[in-house]
Amino acid sequence: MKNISFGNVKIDGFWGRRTEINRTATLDTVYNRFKDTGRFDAVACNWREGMPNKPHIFWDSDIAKWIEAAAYSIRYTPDSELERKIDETVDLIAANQTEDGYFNSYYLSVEPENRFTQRDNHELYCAGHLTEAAIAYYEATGKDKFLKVMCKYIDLIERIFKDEDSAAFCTPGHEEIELALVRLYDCTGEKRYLELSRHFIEQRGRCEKDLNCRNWCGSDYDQSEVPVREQKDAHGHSVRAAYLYCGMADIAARTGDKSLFDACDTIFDNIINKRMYITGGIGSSSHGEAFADDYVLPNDVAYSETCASIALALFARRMSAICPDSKYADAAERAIYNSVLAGVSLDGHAFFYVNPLEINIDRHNVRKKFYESRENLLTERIEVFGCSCCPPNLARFVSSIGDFLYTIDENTLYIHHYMESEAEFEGIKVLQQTRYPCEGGVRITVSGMKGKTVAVRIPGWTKYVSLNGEKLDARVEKGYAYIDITKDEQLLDFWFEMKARLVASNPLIDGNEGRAALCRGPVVYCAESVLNDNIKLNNVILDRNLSAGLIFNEEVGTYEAKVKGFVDKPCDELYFDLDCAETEEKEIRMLPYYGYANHGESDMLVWFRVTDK
Ligand code: FUB
Ligand code: ZN
Repeated sequence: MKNISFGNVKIDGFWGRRTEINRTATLDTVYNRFKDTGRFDAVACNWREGMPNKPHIFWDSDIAKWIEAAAYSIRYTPDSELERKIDETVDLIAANQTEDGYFNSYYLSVEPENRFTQRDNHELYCAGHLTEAAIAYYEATGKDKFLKVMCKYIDLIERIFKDEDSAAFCTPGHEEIELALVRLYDCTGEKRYLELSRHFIEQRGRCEKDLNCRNWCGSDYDQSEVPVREQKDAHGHSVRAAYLYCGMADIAARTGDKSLFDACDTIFDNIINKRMYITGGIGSSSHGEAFADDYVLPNDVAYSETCASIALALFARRMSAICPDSKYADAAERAIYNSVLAGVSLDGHAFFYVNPLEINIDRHNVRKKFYESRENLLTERIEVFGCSCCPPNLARFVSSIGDFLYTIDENTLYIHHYMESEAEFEGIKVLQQTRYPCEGGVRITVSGMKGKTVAVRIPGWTKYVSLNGEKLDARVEKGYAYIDITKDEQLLDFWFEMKARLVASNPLIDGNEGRAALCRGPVVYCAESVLNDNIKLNNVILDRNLSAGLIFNEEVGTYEAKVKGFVDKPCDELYFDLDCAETEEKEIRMLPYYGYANHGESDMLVWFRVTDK
């Protein structure tokens, strides 16, 4: 099955607005902060001891993701200034690439004699991101200078890691290059690149050199303790892990390797059934930015890095393209509308790296004072981080969001996600008219599919679906409704009932007992004290008999909700007899989770106590 690229899909509506904010605000902010902090200048490779802005081992990946984002944007909105910035950077990279093809701004400036000696120093990770950027820029503009630079570098990597096996390690300490190599294969048709990706995936967990080269967290931190097919759950550093799974799925898709697909599927099930927040956040532990054990999903100390949710969505998208089962697109959608979007402010200028499901400023202050680094405990978004992987990742993700909508095989067009959009590919046109995620109605007009089938994903959150005004009566398999197309141009008027609902969590999740989260469609809601008369949110008990007043909120682009709740009455005593506890009724204003922290510092809560009846 083939994935349809965002380049064939013109997005409008909710995502059109987010894409425009991304283009006009996020791209500039990320560029400017990366310029101020020396990230772009580092590629001149002229930093020497004593100078400011010492290059960091993965700065190349930061600028690469920005270039990728800018390239995606240029594809729809030509922008000579963006091209100038990219060309200037590419020229420096090309000028500093060594004779034999190597490029890494940290190593070339700081320790040129040590290249490919430290497995955990991100050289292959940076090479992967630079490769993705080079492909994106080539596909957007036809300019191939960067692509040639990266092919030369990858050829060196192939020689060192595959032909000679002469580096101090065998596989990347931070995965990413695996998926980039598959993209390079797709772009150039060079089978060697696919083979190199497969080589890295097959070597993982098998190579003595890697096992001797243990990092501070042990080899399960970077998914190297056993070969990939023996890994039964998602563990270790969550971004590393999910990028690895993307690479595995890519190889499975290109080679038909069933055992690799099955390994991905087992891990995917472990994530969505046991290790994922309701927001689609993964990697709950700040120690090692890692997956914790099953059901360990604390809310206030959640790590849930933005990049990890992005990586989960990318993994899920790849799985959808191999096997049409709606569990994949459901998970992608959960991440996209919640933990991914929460990573960026509504105005597009500021970012979260960590995405908790509860903020309690008083508790935060205690933790800030005594235990944790400031960046783990932000209550408001900022423009750049010391480790600033998430902002450019968001930028590239939003600007290529159209990648998620469609896959196609000989006879069937699969529609995985709903966004106001027009798409054209392979003689087919698909028009989606929808106010999604505000409303569950999607009018799909398909042309060029007569005699074939359209498979439409039924979102996991809906309880009732109609097609052209009647209750859906079609073959439904693994969450997709299969519709035979009998006309040159056919209208499919889908309606997915989208009601506000209270969602409970598995009782094994510690801390959510007796609590529920308000959701509507794919969107998870939260409340902020700053929008609710500064009440303490853990004093709120939501009425289980939900009736939510929905009001369109222009700023967030969908509805906010007003729901009935009861608030514990304040009292003077520290402790008192339970019989004396009193509550008073209060309307609680809830916003989509992705819209929190846009109105000043505040407590925030997703999981609420609910009344017994
Ligand atoms: O190590 C590179 C990136 O920075 C990772 O993907 C993130 O988790 C952060 O550690
Ligand atoms: Zn990140």
